[in-house]
Amino acid sequence: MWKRSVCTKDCPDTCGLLVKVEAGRITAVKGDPDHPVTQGFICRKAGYFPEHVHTAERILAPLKRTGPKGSGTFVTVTWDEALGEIAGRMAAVAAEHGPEAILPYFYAGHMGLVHRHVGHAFFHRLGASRLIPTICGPAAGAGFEASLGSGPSTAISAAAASDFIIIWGSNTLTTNLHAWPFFQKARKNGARLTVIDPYRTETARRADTHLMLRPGTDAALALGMMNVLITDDLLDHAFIKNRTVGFDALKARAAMYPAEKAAAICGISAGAVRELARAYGRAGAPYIRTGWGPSRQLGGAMAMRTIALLPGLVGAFKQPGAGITRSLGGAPSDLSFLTRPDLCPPGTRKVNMVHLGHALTELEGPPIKYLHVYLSNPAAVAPQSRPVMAGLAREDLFVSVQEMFMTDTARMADIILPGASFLEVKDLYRAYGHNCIQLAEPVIPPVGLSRSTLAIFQDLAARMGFAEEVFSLTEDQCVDRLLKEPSPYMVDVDADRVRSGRAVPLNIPDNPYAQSFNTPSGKVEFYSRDWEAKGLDPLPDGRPVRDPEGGERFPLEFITPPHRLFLNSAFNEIAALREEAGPPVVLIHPGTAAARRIASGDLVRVHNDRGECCLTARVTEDTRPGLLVAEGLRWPGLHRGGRGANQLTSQRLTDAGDTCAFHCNRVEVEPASSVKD
Ligand SMILES: Nc1nc2c(c(=O)[nH]1)N[C@H]1C(S)=C(S)[C@@H](COP(=O)(O)OP(=O)(O)OC[C@H]3O[C@@H](n4cnc5c(=O)[nH]c(N)nc54)[C@H](O)[C@@H]3O)O[C@H]1N2
Ligand SMILES: Nc1nc2c(c(=O)[nH]1)N[C@H]1C(S)=C(S)[C@@H](COP(=O)(O)OP(=O)(O)OC[C@H]3O[C@@H](n4cnc5c(=O)[nH]c(N)nc54)[C@H](O)[C@@H]3O)O[C@H]1N2
Ligand SMILES: [Mo]
Repeated sequence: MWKRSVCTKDCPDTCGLLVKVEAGRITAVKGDPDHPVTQGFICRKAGYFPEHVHTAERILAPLKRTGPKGSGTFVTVTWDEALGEIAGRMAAVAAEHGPEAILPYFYAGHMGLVHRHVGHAFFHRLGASRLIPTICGPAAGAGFEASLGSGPSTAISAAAASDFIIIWGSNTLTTNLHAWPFFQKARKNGARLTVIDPYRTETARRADTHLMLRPGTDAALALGMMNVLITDDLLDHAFIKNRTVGFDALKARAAMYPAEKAAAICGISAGAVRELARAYGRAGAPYIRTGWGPSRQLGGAMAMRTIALLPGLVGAFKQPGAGITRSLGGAPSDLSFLTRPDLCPPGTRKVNMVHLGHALTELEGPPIKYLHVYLSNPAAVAPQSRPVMAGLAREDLFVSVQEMFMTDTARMADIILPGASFLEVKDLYRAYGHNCIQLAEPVIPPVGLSRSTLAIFQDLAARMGFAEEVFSLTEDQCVDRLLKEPSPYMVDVDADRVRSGRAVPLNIPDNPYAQSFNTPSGKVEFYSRDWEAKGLDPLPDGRPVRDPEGGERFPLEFITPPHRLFLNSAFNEIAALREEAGPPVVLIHPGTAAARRIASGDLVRVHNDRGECCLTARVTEDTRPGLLVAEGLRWPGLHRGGRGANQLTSQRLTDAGDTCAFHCNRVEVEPASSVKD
């Protein structure tokens, strides 16, 4: 029997799935042809959901550590024993050190609105330190919103009518596959496609033009383009007059970035800057798809802000097919009935999740004594792994982890709770790559003794004596509440159709910029008073910001963009995908490799003062001289030496949005003759 479901992985596409169930087991997964955006095809990873759910490596019962921390020796215990110990330990830590000595760590292992957020009320009520979940998108959001305002951006499907497309820092064929058919449709009608990315991704390979700029130089490139647009008068003067603020100030700033100067900063030719600007300025319906790549830099918010100003110069919000896309799906749902921020004692300490390493090794007043991890794998995904791992190894830190697999994080736990997979729970899904909402019923019951995130937190709440209504809401009640949400996006959304499991478009226009912008002025803000008030540059700033640590001892740059066969650290549990991907690889330019006597296939040690990681060299012109690229994330334990790419990244925060600058690292590389397993 085929049942309808939704892919809940942290990917913009949130695909419609059809899942085959035979004798209580999932035996096949394919795309749902009725989904209006994802239209019946799925990525290679999703085809492995039967293995993801039923692999012998899945954790099926609660486990308690018996050997030393990290040794991987556990015994099976009952739920009662596991949750009893967790509740007892939390209570003891709260009594001795105060509840702020407890830290939750969560992210996006499951993207459903209910189960993803259901733990918050528990930790608020407990008075635990409050995790600020800014590891991924807020820098991009902050930059983009300063220019164009919050809310949905141009629908990707609308780009099918564009005649000039820029994919700016997104590896679309890897991370947003279902956007590609819309771009291809435009190309069939004559549109040109330019990709702006520091290395030759699969997406870049298939573009008409690829600008291989240095990481962290996007604002300079966008300013260089502005300079050309202004000099050549490729401007929409009426739009600038009526719908933007601060043009004269912008003009003065852009004058500081002639194409030659911008090109020198970006490490590309001045001709390429001019050509791109002219093609963009002359296009009838120019469209930009921004990824998150430009924002994972210390100046990442400024980069996104600057890119987002380009359409305002050429009036690209008027024609069908023109516009710019960052994130879709509208403003977040109002989840406060579920997350209950009101239960959080005023003034409770906040801990940015990017700073986990610091929090576990240096934070005082009180120190963290209890860590509960769910829907995340910080040993693999959090920056600067050395302090993260040193923290997880602390004998005086109690760690409980909800997981499906023995990840590097779970291995460090005192207690592991088996989590139910997304195919075993009911939840409601919104996407960030399209504007649909979709409900999924459980396809099978939880496998083994695994439990849903909601079930686990409700049991814990009962043990802690928490009596508020939220701690007894069922999945059905939560979903019903969300479907009745008085949001403008839900107007005209047929709740019964959603209940039937179909993907239903929210009430969001393809071009949300037709009338106004959600900025303080209601216009495109070339000059941002809001940023000025925050002490930021109110105008675009094209100066590159490099990793300030290590100086010239680490002359190379290092980025860690997504891998086609993994999703962040998820899917490493699938043996066939691990095999298909081969060993973890680093791309090195031939000149950079030759100077270090490195050949393709060599095991190399990439290092900086923060840590080191062993990878297999692939010498290739697919990357720039001086730029190392390690597509990720692989489980650290699968690397020679047991250390992953996040050994090399830093806990420094972006200029706005307090996000991790995952692609802003200085390193050196050498042959790894002496690395021990
Ligand atoms: N297969 C797969 N799909 C995924 C994921 C995955 O891990 N694997 N992750 C999911 C998640 S959580 C997210 S947030 C999205 C992210 O999706 P993307 O936005 O596509 O991913 P990013 O890591 O932000 O990197 C995008 C591209 O930016 C490039 N880049 C790096 N630095 C710079 C720079 O300074 N400037 C420019 N112009 N480009 C730069 C990288 O080389 C990369 O090709 O993808 C989601 N989808
Ligand atoms: N170096 C580097 N680091 C990065 C990035 C990068 O580009 N480079 N990208 C960053 C980004 S964009 C993000 S969003 C974060 C992502 O950070 P996370 O959200 O922590 O990413 P995942 O690796 O997907 O970890 C989720 C964990 O949840 C578990 N899980 C998955 N599905 C389910 C489920 O249905 N139920 C339960 N109970 N558990 C489940 C998985 O087994 C997995 O171990 O990583 C960041 N880290
Ligand atoms: Mo992300």
